[in-house]
Amino acid sequence: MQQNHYDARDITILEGLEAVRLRPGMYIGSTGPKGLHHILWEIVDNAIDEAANGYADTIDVRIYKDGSVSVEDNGRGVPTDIHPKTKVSGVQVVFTQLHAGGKFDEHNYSFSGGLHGVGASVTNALSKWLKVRVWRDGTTWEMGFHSYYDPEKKKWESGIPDGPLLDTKQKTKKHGTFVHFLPDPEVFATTDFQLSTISNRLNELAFLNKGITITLTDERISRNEFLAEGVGESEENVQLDLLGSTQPYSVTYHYEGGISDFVLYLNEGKTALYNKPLYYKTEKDGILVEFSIQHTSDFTESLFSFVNNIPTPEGGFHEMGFRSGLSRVLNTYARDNKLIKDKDPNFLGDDFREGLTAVISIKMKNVQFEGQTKTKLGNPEARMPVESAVVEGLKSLAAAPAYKKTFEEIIKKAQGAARVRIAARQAKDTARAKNSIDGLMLVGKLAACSGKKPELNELFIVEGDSAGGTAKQARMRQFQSILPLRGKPLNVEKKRLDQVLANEEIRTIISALGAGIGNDFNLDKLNYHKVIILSDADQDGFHIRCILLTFFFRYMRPLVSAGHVYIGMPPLYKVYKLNGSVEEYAYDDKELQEKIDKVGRGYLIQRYKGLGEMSADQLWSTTMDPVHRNLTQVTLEDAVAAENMITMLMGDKVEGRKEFLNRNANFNKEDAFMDKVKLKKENSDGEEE
Ligand code: TSJ
Repeated sequence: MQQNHYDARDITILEGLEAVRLRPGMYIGSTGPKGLHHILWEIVDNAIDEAANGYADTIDVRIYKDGSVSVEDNGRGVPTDIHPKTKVSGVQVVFTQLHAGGKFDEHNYSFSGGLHGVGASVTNALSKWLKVRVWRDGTTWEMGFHSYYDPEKKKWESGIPDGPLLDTKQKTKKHGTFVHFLPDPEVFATTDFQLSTISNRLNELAFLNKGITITLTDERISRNEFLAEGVGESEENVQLDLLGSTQPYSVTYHYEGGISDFVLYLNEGKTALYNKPLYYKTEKDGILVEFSIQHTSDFTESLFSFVNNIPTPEGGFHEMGFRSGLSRVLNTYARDNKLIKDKDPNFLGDDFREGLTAVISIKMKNVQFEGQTKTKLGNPEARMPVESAVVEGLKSLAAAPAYKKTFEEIIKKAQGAARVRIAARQAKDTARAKNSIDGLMLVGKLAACSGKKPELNELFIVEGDSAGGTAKQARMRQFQSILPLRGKPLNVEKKRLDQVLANEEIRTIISALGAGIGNDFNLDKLNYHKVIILSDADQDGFHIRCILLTFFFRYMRPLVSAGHVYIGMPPLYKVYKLNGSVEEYAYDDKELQEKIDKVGRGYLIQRYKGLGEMSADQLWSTTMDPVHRNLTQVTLEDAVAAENMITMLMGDKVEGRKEFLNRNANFNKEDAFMDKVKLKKENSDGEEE
């Protein structure tokens, strides 16, 4: 199978691919799930580039049962002619030549390639096999590559051509490129492609590149399974469930409206203040700038920015330009139209951004990414072009009679925000003295740890006074602080900042964390590097968890992005014997079955209904002890998915939420497993039959 190796291979080229094998992390960041998906994005990016340049309009991505994946476009086809210098085909160069300057290092990290990808050769080097088919010049070309261990040389041979590019002489009118590969399990910790990860990203790419059609097919799932999930007919423009809990067989993404459709999608479930998002696209100083905005009745800003199709959740100079442009042009508009009195001050930028949903997409050369997760645009030269584009764009839109109402709504919204801002400032000034009282109240509630090192300290936010009391007894006071929550904290999703700050539970959390809130939030001042939400495993507990996560997402986003937020997992069951010889805990139903199988006959099961039922010893050993506990870190890989999830779960539109909760939150008293093992439901203890 791998005998027929191509003779004309270039030694230096192969050394390049060997380097990729030797240190995959240098080229794709990691060999975990992120790295696995990265080698797919390298290929997808090539097809997207072809489409962005106007040579292709259709891209098909397919996941196969054997775990391989393919990407096909209808572009010009990778050049097949022999390069006079290297004496190999363009196709071979693309898959064996390491893309210069595209290496991953700490200073130039990009998740998805676009202009700075590491190239298709990296995908080849890290695949067990790769096949390419090119339709071009009326014929069909093919070439294959393999990676294998050479026992004689005692080393890996990576991305070796099976032979030169072959003209199969199959005549065709078709043009395009098809690449099919199997990630090498010797390289990756997992080779399981995640449908939701891929579909979310392809959906995003379809928004960002208007007019192109991207189809995703997952052959690992049958069409029947797909239809049984009740997602809808396949082939329709089906929106995926955001948790990926329903998996369609095939889905097509195509948006004539581009990022305007993206804004409409983000605002599904919110109440828009005008129907049509504002949209503008222009080129300034060699930078392509495109933005779309729509205001909603909400009070927080949802800004999503992209550089060369890569998300930049940490912001940067393009976002700064957007904000100053928005503030400048809207203040000018308001003054020109006498919506601000001559003697009155300008609106603040914040006023114009209350309830704003915006997507900014720019394309530029020599991108520098910075920040904690290398997702912040560090090019200062991007600021002014974006600012002028926003000023120019909104100015010209405001001049069109069709948008008169829209701009009136925008200014009305800003007036409301400014009024509340001014009132809140006055209230705050008069209430200064009261703040010291708040401090005292906090001291009473918070059981603070004695240690002074934030990086070691943990804050447990605990549902209920009774569980809070138990946690206080159980904790290691050197590094663990306990903050019991009395009732449910405020659901901040539909609240203004002043209402949020008026809530006592929320204020207590803000002051315990010590890092401020909103625009003033400063991660450097954080008192605890682990913030652990500890709520019951029932519907109320789930709700409290959602409320807290929504608060952190909306008002302390960097806390979540930097990975400081965790969910504490109390066990659901204790399996034990009366003679004390067995005491095992299970955190889910699967584990319960495992524990039952393990302990043999004659056991009892206790089902914990809440944290309050546990003794301090039990709470410590199962949930708080760093050695044995089961923490889940809350991450923010996909801010768009999180945005939609929170809008749906916490917003005021009921439809969608009910259906989602029915499908996903199986926190009801009698879950399937309890029925299966036939325990007496009234009694939390049950004996085996
Ligand atoms: F990189 C890759 F091989 F993995 C790959 C490339 C994978 C996929 C799915 C598509 C592509 C690809 C490359 N699609 N379209 C192109 N186009 C070219 O490489 C191309 C074609 C013609 C010309 C020309 O100047 O005539 C130039 C280029 C770069």
